[in-house]
Amino acid sequence: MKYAMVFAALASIARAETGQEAWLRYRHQPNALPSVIVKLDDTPEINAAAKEIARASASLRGSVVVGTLDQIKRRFPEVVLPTDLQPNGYYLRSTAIKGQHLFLVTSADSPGVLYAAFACIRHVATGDDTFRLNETSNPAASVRWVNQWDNLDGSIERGYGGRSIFFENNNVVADLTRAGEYARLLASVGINGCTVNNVNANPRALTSEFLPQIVRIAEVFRPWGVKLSLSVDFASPKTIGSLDTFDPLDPRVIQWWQAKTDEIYRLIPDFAGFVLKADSEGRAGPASYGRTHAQAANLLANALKPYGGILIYRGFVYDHHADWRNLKNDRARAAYDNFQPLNGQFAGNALVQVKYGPIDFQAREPVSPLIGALTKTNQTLELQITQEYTGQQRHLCYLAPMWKQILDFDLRVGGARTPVNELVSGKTFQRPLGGFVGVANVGRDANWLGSDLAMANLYAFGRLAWQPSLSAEEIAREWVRQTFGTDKRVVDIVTKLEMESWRVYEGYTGPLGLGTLTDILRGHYGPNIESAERNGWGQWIRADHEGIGMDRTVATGTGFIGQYPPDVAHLYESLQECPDELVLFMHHLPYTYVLHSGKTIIQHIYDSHYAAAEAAQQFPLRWRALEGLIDEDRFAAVLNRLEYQAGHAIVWRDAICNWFLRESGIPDAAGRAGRFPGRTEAESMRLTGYTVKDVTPWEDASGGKAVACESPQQKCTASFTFHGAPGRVNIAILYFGLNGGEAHFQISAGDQVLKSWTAAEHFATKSLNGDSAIRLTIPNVRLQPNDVITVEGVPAGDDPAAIDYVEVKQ
Ligand code: GCW
Repeated sequence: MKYAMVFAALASIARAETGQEAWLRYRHQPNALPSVIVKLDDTPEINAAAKEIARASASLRGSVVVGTLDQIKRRFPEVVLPTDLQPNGYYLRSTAIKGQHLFLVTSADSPGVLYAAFACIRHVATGDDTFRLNETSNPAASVRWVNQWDNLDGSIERGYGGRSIFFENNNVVADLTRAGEYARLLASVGINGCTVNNVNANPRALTSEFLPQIVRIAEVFRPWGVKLSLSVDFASPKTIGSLDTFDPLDPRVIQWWQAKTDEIYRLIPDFAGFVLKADSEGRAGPASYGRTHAQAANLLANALKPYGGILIYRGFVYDHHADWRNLKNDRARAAYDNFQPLNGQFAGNALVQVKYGPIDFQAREPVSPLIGALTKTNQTLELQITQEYTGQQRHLCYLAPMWKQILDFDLRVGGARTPVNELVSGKTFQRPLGGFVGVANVGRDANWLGSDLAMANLYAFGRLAWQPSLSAEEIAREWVRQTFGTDKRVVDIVTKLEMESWRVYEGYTGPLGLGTLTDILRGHYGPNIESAERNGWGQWIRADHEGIGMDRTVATGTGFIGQYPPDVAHLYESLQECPDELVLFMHHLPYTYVLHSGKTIIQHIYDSHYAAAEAAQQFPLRWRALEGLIDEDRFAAVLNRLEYQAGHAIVWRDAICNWFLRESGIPDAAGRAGRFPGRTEAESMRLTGYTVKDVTPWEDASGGKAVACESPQQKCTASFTFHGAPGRVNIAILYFGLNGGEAHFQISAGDQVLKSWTAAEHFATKSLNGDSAIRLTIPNVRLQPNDVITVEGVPAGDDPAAIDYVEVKQ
């Protein structure tokens, strides 16, 4: 034993709840007595583990012994220890030796001791009986990484939680406190690698001028066992080196990468490796020289090999100038077509990183068939924590239920049981490496992702990468207990909201496997159905007046389905067996086609949108039941998001239903689509100053039009007379919050001002569309017949205080 430390239990101090502590809040019952922590070694990770247990004041009886198995064996030869621990695997055990109570927090290696410490704290925080604890846990895979798409200028591609915690103004930030805290969060769920810069890599990241700055990030990561990795630009030998080529087979290029890698390891001896996006979305790649992806990957892998580093090659390669007129073209085929022929040609320390679906992080996709085809190649599964296509953290969408479907999906490679989680972790084909990568994109917002509830996704990613057999619900419960406390009502309500959220989001966005139906050309946020069509990006849905869906069958379509092993191909090829939820991903069908559910496609679209939007209306009401049970700040912040989501779900519902109603010409059997009782369009109100505008796409505004205030008087009004019965009503107003100004609004009925507010939300658009549309509800308003309802708008900067409609609900 090197030395023993005694930590007094920390007094529990009331701290403001900003969400920054995420699930590591340590508000559980602290031990009445100090815990004795016996630390058996002095590595950064073991030091961090011991400190963390002290910080958590974990209520454990007796002494907590923190060290590796070897150290424990030496110190306590009589203890029986497991012999089957894999690298990073841990062992937690409450035991007595010679009458002394010991709590063993141990692993085969130092990072594993840290995972043991966090697991032990998790048991305390979730209220488990640690007295009986006897737990062995091994990670499912060696690669458990996050990617951050941070640009060196401090912006984050597809980041919704503020600016970068690593970079600003093309430098590493001076204060890396948040980066260290992030590494601690990652370690607490077993994540062991982080790629800090965007896969659309700025070559500057590798310059000799910049690398010493990167060293500082590696230093704050190190105590937490999180290894740093960098995304690289394949053209670097030319752009930042002095070569006239970046041909992967050119000896000078090989030499350049080796020298660069040597330089990195001199600075960062535990550097994890490189991530490469090549020949994709305009990035440089081996195709410039007629070389293969494997040749490009191996060039970097060979340079990393002497140091034990790894190369991760993104499998997200497709032609974004594909001819949409050719019905045989299909972006979904691209990953398999590019990489399956190279199976077996990648170096032993290279991995191909495959997005879970064949398109791009949609709310629902089938599993990528490439995953089953890489039988002689290491791979990692790429999941997306940042909600690019799933509501950008403004909508609640807990992704673990979707990830579980992916992880558990049996691809039936060779006709045998081959679930995705075992394929990617390398188990199925005994690959030396494998794992899971989550695109996280946390930012400087206090609560990391911009939304407290979205942090369940970061937590769940880590837990599933460690143990894919966990259920989405047990992970959610565990996360809620640590994040909001163990009160049963809190745990039940928050867990249920999280668990329902993905299906609800899917229900009011893209149905039946069509993709999210968001604007794929711009923000990937609000609805824009036709943005998918008639362009080279290849997210086509092939909609016309008769029907919709991509025919990907072998028989008559693009042949994509033939990329799956026969059992799965049969499932998707056959209309009798193809599950409804993916039917339009696989087949082109008439709107009148009857699904397994017994509904026609068109009626399913109407019904699911109305039901899901209604479910979203309930979210804020259900959350309100937690008032007083959790801290005020997070209560209010979450409520605000859920209320916004409830409104935006109706924007989505109406856009999708209106579009399909017009396209198909088939009415909603329940009479809802296209009929909006109580709604008065702004364009038909009495307007002073406001002018009528066409909204693009038309489905994003009620009646396709809105009114905008471009009046030189800088104040406009829109009014109408209420003709309903007297009584209490809810009033909803749809307005637009444009980037570039904060317009002011006021709504009144007669001479009572109902609400007055500033559109302070920052959406990434300067246009009137589904991204900027906000539906606000003012509950419980008393109206009399002939009351005049007036909306007053005062534009600011580029925001013209635009409105779409007012709806009075009796
Ligand atoms: O989903 C698309 C995103 C791009 C991203 C790309 C990728 C980093 O819209 O922003 O680029 O995927 O995964 O490389």
